[in-house]
Amino acid sequence: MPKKLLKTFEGKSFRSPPIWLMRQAGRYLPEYQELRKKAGSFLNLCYNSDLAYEATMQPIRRFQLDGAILFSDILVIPHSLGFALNFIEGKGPIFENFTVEKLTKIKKDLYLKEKVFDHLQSIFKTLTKLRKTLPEETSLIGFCGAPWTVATYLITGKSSQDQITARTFAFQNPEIFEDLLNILTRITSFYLIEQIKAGAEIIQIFDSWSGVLDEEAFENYCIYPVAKIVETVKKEFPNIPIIAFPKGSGYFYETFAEKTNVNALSLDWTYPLEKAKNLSEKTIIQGNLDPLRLLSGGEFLQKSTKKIIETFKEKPFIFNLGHGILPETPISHVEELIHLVRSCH
Ligand code: 1CP
Repeated sequence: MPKKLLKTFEGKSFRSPPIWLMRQAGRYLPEYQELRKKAGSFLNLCYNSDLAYEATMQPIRRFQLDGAILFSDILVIPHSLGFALNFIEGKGPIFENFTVEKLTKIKKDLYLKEKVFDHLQSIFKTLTKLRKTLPEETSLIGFCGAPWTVATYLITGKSSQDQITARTFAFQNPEIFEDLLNILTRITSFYLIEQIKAGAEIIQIFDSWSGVLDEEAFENYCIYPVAKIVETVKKEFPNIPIIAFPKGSGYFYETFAEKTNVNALSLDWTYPLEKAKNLSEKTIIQGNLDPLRLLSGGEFLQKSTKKIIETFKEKPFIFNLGHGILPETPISHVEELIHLVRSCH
């Protein structure tokens, strides 16, 4: 059986497009909840390659998706740099200590790459095991957070909807912020190259908080670092497909695609389908069903799914959600969605 997902990046279109779902592993699956309990903490789950392997495989075994995304988190990168991190039940990630002194120390560390590599060893091991054992038709997706999104968590210390703390910090401390983005860009490029060496066949870059920035900030904090990462990774692996997800960036999506040289754009659900169709002349589109339609099920789910597939029917296209699956989503709705996509002829 061909790897439909990889074939899409060679320009092939399918009447029934390849499908995978952001956050396809996670709390909506009872087997994930059990594994998470066994791991004790979320970070243990990420850093134990046997458990992370299991978490990655769970949705593949259940739904035979076209892509398996490594089970990990975007925040392992700042964690590997030495910023203490905890995941608190019901609250999400908490960083303890972002200080300028710490950043300066990191900047001077000649052996940073080696330390980061040691810290992330188990993640590379997970990828290698996955690549060896995944079904032939399933493509392995590695990922990272984009520097801006990772920086927002580091500076704010926790989740935030508007990123007031991070934006203010960036505008008030431009030099320090540039240093931070540069370090994250450098280490992330290295991290992705190692993921590909370990077995990742496709990369997705998550820029979940790019939608809060003005034009100039978007150019400097989102486009520029992602373009640099793509350039560095492609120097070593020219043919690796890279998908970017600059969530909520409406008007900027087109410029983002042009300037970063990514192979595909993952769109959120607020992007109009007709515009997305135009954009698909220039770049491969992934997306963009509202996760709440999946959660709600029924007629709205069916109609929207069919409309999305109809829009991209002659284009290389990847079916996905506009953001991650929500924990309350019924498994039967996920099954229905996959059946709908797979039964398109
Ligand atoms: O078990 C739990 O309760 C933890 C929930 C959880 C899960 C399942 C977190 C905490 N992360 C993950 C896994 C995860 N995170 C994956 C695994 C692969 C898959 O998709 O199946 C991926 C790709 C991520 C990426 C990630 N982490 C992003 C980018 C995508 C997005 O959702 O916008 C972000 C922003 C994070 C940070 C993060 N990790 C976890 C939480 C609760 C958060 C904060 C989210 C927020 O600020 O609202």
